[in-house]
Amino acid sequence: MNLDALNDDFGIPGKIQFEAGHGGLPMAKVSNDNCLGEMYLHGAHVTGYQPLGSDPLLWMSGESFFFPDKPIRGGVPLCWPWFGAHPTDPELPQHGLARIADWDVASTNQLADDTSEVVMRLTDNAETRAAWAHPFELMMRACFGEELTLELTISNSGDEPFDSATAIHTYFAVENIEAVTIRGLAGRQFTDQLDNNALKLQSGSLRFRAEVDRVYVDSEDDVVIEQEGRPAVHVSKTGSRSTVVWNPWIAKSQRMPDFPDDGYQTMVCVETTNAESDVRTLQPGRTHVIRQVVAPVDG
Ligand code: TA6
Repeated sequence: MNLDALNDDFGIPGKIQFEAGHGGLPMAKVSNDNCLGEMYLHGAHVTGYQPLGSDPLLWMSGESFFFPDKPIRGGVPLCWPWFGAHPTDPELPQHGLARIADWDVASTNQLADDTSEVVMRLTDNAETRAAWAHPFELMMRACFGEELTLELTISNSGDEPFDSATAIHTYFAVENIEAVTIRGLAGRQFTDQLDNNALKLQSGSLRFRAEVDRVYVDSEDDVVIEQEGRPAVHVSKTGSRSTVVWNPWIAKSQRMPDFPDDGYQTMVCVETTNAESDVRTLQPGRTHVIRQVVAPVDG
């Protein structure tokens, strides 16, 4: 669909405008009384959210690819229907097919209090079926307002059940990772991806002095990202009992071609997931909704 058609069908003057973004990829640009926002049709990928009077809340890599066959680095990649490497086929893309697929715009709306809602849709096609045989529909709803709502609705439109692993894989912008504290996960168990998935216990809050890659399990907890000298960010969720916290630190940052070598200093991922023991089996005709809400904490 071309930009004129997108704007004719889904543009909302003064609020939601479709433009050619990086790499010429089409994106929705949001500007309303609450915030600025951006969402690419590639991967239904939110790449920007900045409440008025605030710094951008999402981190984006200045070295991100914007190619049809690559995920965008930063913002909110959507990992589905598997998380991490494919369980059996190493040839299949890391973190599934949703974030490298081209989605369609399903609807746009201005909600109460001037929140802008953009909904994008992905249904199975020859390309997805080549990687994953099941019929499905995904609807990604992003609501850009005083807070950012990221909601993925997964529908099994086939006649066989399937397992659905998901990550709303949000990259948060921080000023200095060594001044960040993550609160809300104390007492929870996590599998340490850096130690053969060993099951460990989180005691107290989480700080960063090295690479961290953890899947917190049995956790429906809200999380607060605190930063000395910056407003905190509150992350809440529904439809998820696992949370991933990731910072690549130095060596992994250097290994990623679309990630600045010093990028680890200004980002942290807090991901709302259905991962590991929280993978959901979806019966034919059923739907699962997983949602993350990001809110700046008032001063
Ligand atoms: O966030 C958890 C994680 O699985 C990390 O292990 C790291 O690989 C990250 O996702 C990013 O993955 P990507 O495929 O986007 O480079």
